[in-house]
Amino acid sequence: MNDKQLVAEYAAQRIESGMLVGLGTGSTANFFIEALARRQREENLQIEVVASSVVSMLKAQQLDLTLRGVEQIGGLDVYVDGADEVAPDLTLLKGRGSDLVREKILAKAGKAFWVLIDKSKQVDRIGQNFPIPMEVMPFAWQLVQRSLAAIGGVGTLRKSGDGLFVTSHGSLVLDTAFDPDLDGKTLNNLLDAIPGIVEHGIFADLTSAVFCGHQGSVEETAV
Ligand code: ABF
Repeated sequence: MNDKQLVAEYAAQRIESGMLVGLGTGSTANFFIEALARRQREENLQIEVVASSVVSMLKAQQLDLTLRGVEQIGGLDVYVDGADEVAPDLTLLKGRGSDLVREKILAKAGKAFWVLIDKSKQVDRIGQNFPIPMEVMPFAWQLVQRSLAAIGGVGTLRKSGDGLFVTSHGSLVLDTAFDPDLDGKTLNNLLDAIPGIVEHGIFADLTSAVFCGHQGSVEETAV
């Protein structure tokens, strides 16, 4: 079992009957969905789930988990997802996949937000290994790019094949690099204030706990 699988199993063991559980997206979230489905089958765990992407929804459906739509819920017991980077203050970078809007909405809707990572995701600062993705309104991308430049950001439209990458909400993505001296929370506030950004990949003050798999054991950091 690799470290991603290990943390996914660990988190799935924490889920209790009666919970409404938000499902993240990505390889670690996939292991979590599989572990939950197995508990449902083998232990008769009674849960309902909400998916953060079409991919996770299809996976949950195939495994016979009971799905509810985001539009049908008033909140979640817990949202469980992976991340691309985790800073020491538990600020996250997410969205190198393409579903960060729904992911952030569900992370906020959860009474708890558990983040499942392996050691490779721990960084000293957000943006260390990857540019920060921003979903932008297509008609406003050039104005957003200028606003980003005004705070030192260099944003490039994400490509897909020969064309531009378009998210499931019809937005474009500007992958943006910033000065390393800007810390994640400061950047989060600056980005929140730019009109035309639908949502960005910094998840600040949302994490409840990080479960990190490393060499066969799980380290837990809670807020
Ligand atoms: C999604 O999956 C993204 O927000 C994040 O980019 C990624 C983590 O992927 P993995 O678990 O495959 O490493 O939630």
